[in-house]
Amino acid sequence: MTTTEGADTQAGKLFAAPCEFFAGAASLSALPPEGRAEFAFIGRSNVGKSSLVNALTGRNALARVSQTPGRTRQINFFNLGDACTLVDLPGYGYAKIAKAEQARWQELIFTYLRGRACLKRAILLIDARRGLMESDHSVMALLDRAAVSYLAVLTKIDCVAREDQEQACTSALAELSRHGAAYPEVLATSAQSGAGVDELRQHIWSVLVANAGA
Ligand SMILES: Nc1nc2c(ncn2[C@@H]2O[C@H](COP(=O)(O)OP(=O)(O)OP(=O)(O)O)[C@@H](O)[C@H]2O)c(=O)[nH]1
Ligand SMILES: [Mg+2]
Repeated sequence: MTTTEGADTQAGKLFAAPCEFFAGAASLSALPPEGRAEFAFIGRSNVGKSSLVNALTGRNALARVSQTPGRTRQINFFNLGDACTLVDLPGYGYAKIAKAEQARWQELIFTYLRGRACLKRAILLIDARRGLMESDHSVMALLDRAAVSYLAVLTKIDCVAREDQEQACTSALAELSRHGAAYPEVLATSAQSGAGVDELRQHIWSVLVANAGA
């Protein structure tokens, strides 16, 4: 990472590096050992986590996307250029999954979020059309308690009329301001149009640089 290049160029280079799946954990005992800085994508089922991981890395099918909520059934780890790890988590809050399985996933997600020292930032995805919901508040409370800093990202902004987009950001920001571990910014993104994707790349890159002590 040189200092003569702009942050956008350097972030672009990071995300143009090879990105490969290297571990999938359906239980705590299957989590890979702690290593490179991790960035975890969390949010309700179907909010667009896997799609955003694909958009960031410019791959169509790195992380599995589906019309069916509850598609991602394990914690998936992707090595981005040996520089950091992108973590695609299963979604929470999908009512049609058996209660016992929901509880098991939630326990897995929560334990991962609480106990992972190399988790440098959680990226909390919120459907721009719906805003924050009850289950998001439980996760936010947990992240606050565990002091895991998180960035809120609105997804599917292409589905919101242009004139309503600012309001969607403002409402989310107002709720986030009550949470200690929330980064005081909201990014509006679309995996479909690519809106906000560069900004999110830069955010991740800047956290990485800060953690490298640069
Ligand atoms: N219009 C639009 N649709 C999107 C966008 N991102 C994701 N989708 C759609 O939303 C659905 C769910 O996307 P996923 O990426 O699988 O969502 P997920 O959060 O990973 O879902 P789970 O793994 O089930 O928790 C798919 O049909 C995607 O095509 C977006 O930015 N715009
Ligand atoms: Mg998924």
